[in-house]
Amino acid sequence: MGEKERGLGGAALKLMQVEALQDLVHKTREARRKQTLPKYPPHERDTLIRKYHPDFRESAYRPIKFGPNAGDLTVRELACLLEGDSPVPANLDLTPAHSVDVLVIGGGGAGCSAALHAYARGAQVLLATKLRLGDSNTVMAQGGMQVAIADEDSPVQHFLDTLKGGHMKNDHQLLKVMVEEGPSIARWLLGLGVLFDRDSDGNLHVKKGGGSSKPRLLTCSDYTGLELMRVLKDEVLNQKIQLLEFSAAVELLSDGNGTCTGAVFRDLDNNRMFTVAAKAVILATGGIGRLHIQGFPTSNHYGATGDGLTLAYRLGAKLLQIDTFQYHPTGAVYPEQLLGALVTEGIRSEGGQLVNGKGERFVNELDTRDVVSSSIIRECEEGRGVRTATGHLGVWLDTPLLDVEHGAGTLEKHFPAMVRQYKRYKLDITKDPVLIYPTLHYQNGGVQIDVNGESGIKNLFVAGEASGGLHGRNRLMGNSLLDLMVFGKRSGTEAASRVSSMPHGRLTLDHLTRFRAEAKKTGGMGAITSPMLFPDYTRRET
Ligand code: MEZ
Repeated sequence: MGEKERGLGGAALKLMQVEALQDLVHKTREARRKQTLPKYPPHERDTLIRKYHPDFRESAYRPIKFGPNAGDLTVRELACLLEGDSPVPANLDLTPAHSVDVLVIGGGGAGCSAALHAYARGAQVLLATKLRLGDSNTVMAQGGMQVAIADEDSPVQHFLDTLKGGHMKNDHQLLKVMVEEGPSIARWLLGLGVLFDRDSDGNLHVKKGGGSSKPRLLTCSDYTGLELMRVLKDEVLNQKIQLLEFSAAVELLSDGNGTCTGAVFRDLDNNRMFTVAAKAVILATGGIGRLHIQGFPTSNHYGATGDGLTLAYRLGAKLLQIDTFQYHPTGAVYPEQLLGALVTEGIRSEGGQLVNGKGERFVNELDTRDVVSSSIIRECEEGRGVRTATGHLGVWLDTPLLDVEHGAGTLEKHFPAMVRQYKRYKLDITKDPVLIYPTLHYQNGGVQIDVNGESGIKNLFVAGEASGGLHGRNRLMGNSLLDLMVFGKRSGTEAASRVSSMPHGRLTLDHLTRFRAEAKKTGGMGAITSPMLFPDYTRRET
């Protein structure tokens, strides 16, 4: 195919090189179809992960210098963020621009869920978000939400699968609550109008995900998060919940005695700071992918800069398992414009095979994500990867195999968003395999919470990816959507039940004065201001 037809100008040469390499995937398909690969036995899986998983690269880690997690190891990028200084001056006028019962910070799935449940219990709610309502990782979730609703399944089975995937490091209480409340959450979402996929009898259709013993994924094709957010956003707007968009939280406030009483925001339209007084605050600020830990590309939303971790940390909240991150096995490597974008695990769940540069399979595609990612990294480090003309390494995901196995049109029908995503760059994934490599996808840990979502700081709740403990050291596919629904609900409900009989507290920045003093004793604050709010790609490039 000529350069003009491809419409990619100077990129055509690179594309043709990749195409030549794709041939091996087509040629080996027939032989691979019959092959079954076992999952790794426990001791081999641990050896593999320790050798190749990015969580085990010692040089990427250092101890945090001060604060509630002083001495704990985390990745350098996060350590710098936590040690960064607040943009808020100690003498800021704290007269509130708004006074509410419950302040929700974050406009993704967890934030909307928390706001809706708090509002339904009669609380006066304000939802503030640094971008637009719905701009979040939730909206980008593709592969589904795990809920134990199938006849042959149970919350106990869901509990055990999640525990195994998380290397037995999950908080049992949080996990019990999540798996048990899954079915009622699914009912709530159906009631609001979420269009989950159904089988030909009209029953809810469940798919099997990696690391799961039973089919348990509720899906909306490959745009599950988009569909959930469509409905949640509508509901927040329908209920007329007070909303502040383009308002970025830059500091929390306390009464001076360790209780959270509000937050300071930066209005991104005019750069001015303003204050919100609240009887309870729910942080639902999402993940951390845009820190590009260890230089990894990310599947995350532009706003995923770990803001909630910084805010809660400065107020004295303890963080958990911040030394472990999820690198989703299949991030796009080619074309360059899609670098790091998610290629849903759903494709592997339906039989898509991973193939190295020699045309061989090398891992059971439905093993847990840390195992699959480590195997891909191993293949690439040991010279069996495929290199693009710009130097990115990857292995193949044999997407056309789905149409071969399940009939022409399967990919188009089950993964319309993915087919379209590649079509924009004149690539047809129903005909040719795609190049993939692990992409930074999820922060396994976060702010420590109890079963009601409350952090160690009174009246400061945390829901969704910003919280920690539930997923252990490796989140199971499809559990993030359920997590944010369940703990959004629980934090919203608990916050609302508490505030009716409570006065507003004093608004102070005393914790910041203390934090700055502690930093001084250990060599001072880092050079950066945090939360960073947006990734600074200019700085990275220069
Ligand atoms: O839970 C996830 O991260 C998920 C389902 C992602 C995906 O591959 O689609």
